[in-house]
Amino acid sequence: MGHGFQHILGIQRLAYFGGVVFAVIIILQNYEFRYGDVISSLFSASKIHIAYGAKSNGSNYSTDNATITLTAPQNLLDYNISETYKNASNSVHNFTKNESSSRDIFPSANLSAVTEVHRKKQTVKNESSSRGIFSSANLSAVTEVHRKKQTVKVVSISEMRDIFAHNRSSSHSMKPLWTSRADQELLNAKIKIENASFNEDDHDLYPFVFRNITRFRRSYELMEKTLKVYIYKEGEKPIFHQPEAVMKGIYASEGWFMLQMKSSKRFITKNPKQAHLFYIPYSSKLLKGTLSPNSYDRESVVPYLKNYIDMISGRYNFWNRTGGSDHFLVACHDWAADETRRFMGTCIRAICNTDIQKSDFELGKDVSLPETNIRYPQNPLQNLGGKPASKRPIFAFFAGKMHGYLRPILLRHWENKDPEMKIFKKLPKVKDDKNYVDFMKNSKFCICAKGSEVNSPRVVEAIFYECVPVIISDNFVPPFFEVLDWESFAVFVPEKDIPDLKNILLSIPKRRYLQMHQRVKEVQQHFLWHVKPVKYDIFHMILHSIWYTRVARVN
Ligand SMILES: *[C@@H]1O[C@H](CO)[C@@H](O)[C@H](O)[C@H]1NC(C)=O
Ligand SMILES: *[C@@H]1O[C@H](CO)[C@@H](O)[C@H](O)[C@H]1NC(C)=O
Ligand SMILES: *[C@@H]1O[C@H](CO)[C@@H](O)[C@H](O)[C@H]1NC(C)=O
Ligand SMILES: *[C@@H]1O[C@H](CO)[C@@H](O)[C@H](O)[C@H]1NC(C)=O
Ligand SMILES: *[C@@H]1O[C@H](CO)[C@@H](O)[C@H](O)[C@H]1NC(C)=O
Ligand SMILES: *[C@@H]1O[C@H](CO)[C@@H](O)[C@H](O)[C@H]1NC(C)=O
Ligand SMILES: *[C@@H]1O[C@H](CO)[C@@H](O)[C@H](O)[C@H]1NC(C)=O
Ligand SMILES: *[C@@H]1O[C@H](CO)[C@@H](O)[C@H](O)[C@H]1NC(C)=O
Ligand SMILES: *[C@@H]1O[C@H](CO)[C@@H](O)[C@H](O)[C@H]1NC(C)=O
Ligand SMILES: *[C@@H]1O[C@H](CO)[C@@H](O)[C@H](O)[C@H]1NC(C)=O
Ligand SMILES: *[C@@H]1O[C@H](CO)[C@@H](O)[C@H](O)[C@H]1NC(C)=O
Ligand SMILES: CC(=O)N[C@H]1CO[C@H](CO)[C@@H](O)[C@@H]1O
Repeated sequence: MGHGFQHILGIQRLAYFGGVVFAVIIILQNYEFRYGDVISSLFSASKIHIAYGAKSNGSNYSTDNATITLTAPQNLLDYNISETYKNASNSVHNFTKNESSSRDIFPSANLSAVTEVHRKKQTVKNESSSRGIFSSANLSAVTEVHRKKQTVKVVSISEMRDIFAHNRSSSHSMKPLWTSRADQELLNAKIKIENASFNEDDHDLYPFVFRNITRFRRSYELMEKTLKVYIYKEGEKPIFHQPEAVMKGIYASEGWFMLQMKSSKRFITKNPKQAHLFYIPYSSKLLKGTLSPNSYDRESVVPYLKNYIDMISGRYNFWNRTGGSDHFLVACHDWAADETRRFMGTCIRAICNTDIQKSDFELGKDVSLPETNIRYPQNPLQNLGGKPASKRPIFAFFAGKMHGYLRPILLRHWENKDPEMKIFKKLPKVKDDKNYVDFMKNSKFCICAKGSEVNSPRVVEAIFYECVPVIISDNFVPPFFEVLDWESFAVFVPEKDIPDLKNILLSIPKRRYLQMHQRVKEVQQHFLWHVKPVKYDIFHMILHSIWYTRVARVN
């Protein structure tokens, strides 16, 4: 199995360099069922070749009067979007004026539109067909999700904060069977964080993107000084200990974290007795891909993880000492929350799909892991940044596959409806996703609508390209929730308000928008992977979330 998997990765590299191996694309699309688009975008060059062949015919992607025209296939790869922008910007709403009166153009709340969304939600039953080739998805499971959705309350960000505070104060880790020096160090850290005082001389962080900069800074300092992590050596490749195989694509957070954790001199200890935290170094993507490549049965991978926990808890006494509560995992695949719920539920789980209303994510104990789409593993910072706030001609942008029930609703209301709302299905493929990236660099607001799961790589992409994220994903707990003040740099729009989306965005005064855009730039450093980690980067932020949680829950 391991060999076969290696083999596929080998082929992926081959194909990336121009070999057109259609079968491999099919395999990989099946393999990565949710984001087949991302995997196949790795193949953009070859894929286009397949799709267009030697046709000399033009193909276009028309939305409204700002039409994106893809010219002959030989020009496809150097397709230049800036011309389109020039034209689009002529018709785009002039965001700098009329912000107060613009509300009048729209009815303040169109109740019947809202009701329509509800009706739609209830009747969406054919979702599996939107998954195209993945027609074997379990329909009854999908329907069940919809039924649940109707009765689930929508939790606002401020309510999330309250729940977080409540959970933090009311629930603690299991009392250790015996105490260790590490426990005492954690307690000391906890007291120091609670008593931290503001230091005006510190200028290395932007205070306004944090909920409480004083707390964060103190906690981070103490992490640097104190934290020691023990990494279990047990576990076989590729599922364990093989981060190199997950450095690309939308689940890459788990691979990058594992690689950087393993090579961290500062935070690792070889002596588990000194450890404050124990890392279970597995990849949820490789677990699924290796054990269950063609199945949708999330349960199928659970025994493998259970065996692992049985093994380490039998071989060492660290797990039993705290019931697993000083152990952690970092896993980004859609299945991660489910597969770890039962036998690893006591661990601190850094996972990408963090739905506060689902039993497989526990706010205050688990941690929201950023979902980062890595296009260039050799240089994850390639293409960083975007236009200044005043030079972003596009008002709002979304493009993506029709995963889940929500995106079809978004498209139905906004695709081809309004020249200022650039709301598309998946954009035609070009090299390096250039048009998608250019849209992000040139838009004021980037819509991050959930797909099949609450998280989307768009959230971090928007920050990467300095576009204000507009998150439409009810009950999604955003990354680094414990420390960041998300509402200072992102807009949260309830799913039911999609019909009113433009109105909501227009109602944001210009001053406020400019401030949010500035904050996006300020928070950006915390979402960047570096080949060599740097202070306050995403690696350290993920580790900090885990540390902060461990400290807070110590008795
Ligand atoms: C160009 O494409 C259109 C639509 O795909 C098709 O109807 C037409 O016949 C094509 N023309 C040529 C010359 O291939
Ligand atoms: C699109 O162009 C047509 C013809 O040029 C024009 O009548 C129409 O108003 C335009 N629509 C929008 C939304 O600008
Ligand atoms: C794209 O077009 C713009 C304006 O037409 C031009 O200034 C720019 O150099 C072009 N970029 C590329 C990569 O061709
Ligand atoms: C942009 O507008 C100009 C004139 O209005 C037109 O000639 C040109 O074809 C347009 N370009 C695109 C890409 O729509
Ligand atoms: C937008 O409005 C501002 C302020 O009224 C004005 O200075 C600017 O020229 C306008 N831009 C366009 C493209 O109309
Ligand atoms: C604001 O918009 C209204 C209607 O959309 C228009 O009549 C008015 O001239 C605009 N005001 C300014 C200052 O541009
Ligand atoms: C409200 O929305 C519905 C459905 O989208 C639409 O048919 C109706 O015209 C809208 N009403 C108003 C007053 O805009
Ligand atoms: C799904 O949609 C297709 C047409 O798009 C329809 O023929 C089929 O009956 C639908 N299936 C279900 C289960 O609703
Ligand atoms: C489909 O999902 C339902 C509900 O989750 C489950 O009871 C059923 O066993 C699943 N069927 C298959 C074939 O996986
Ligand atoms: C921030 O945290 C510090 C240290 O825990 C605390 O003393 C202070 O009251 C907090 N500030 C706010 C505004 O909550
Ligand atoms: C930890 O607990 C499990 C379950 O109670 C037990 O089977 C195992 O032997 C214990 N491990 C050690 C090292 O004692
Ligand atoms: C040249 C060409 O293919 N034009 C097409 C562009 O897209 C619109 C809308 O789908 C079609 O109507 C045109 O025929």
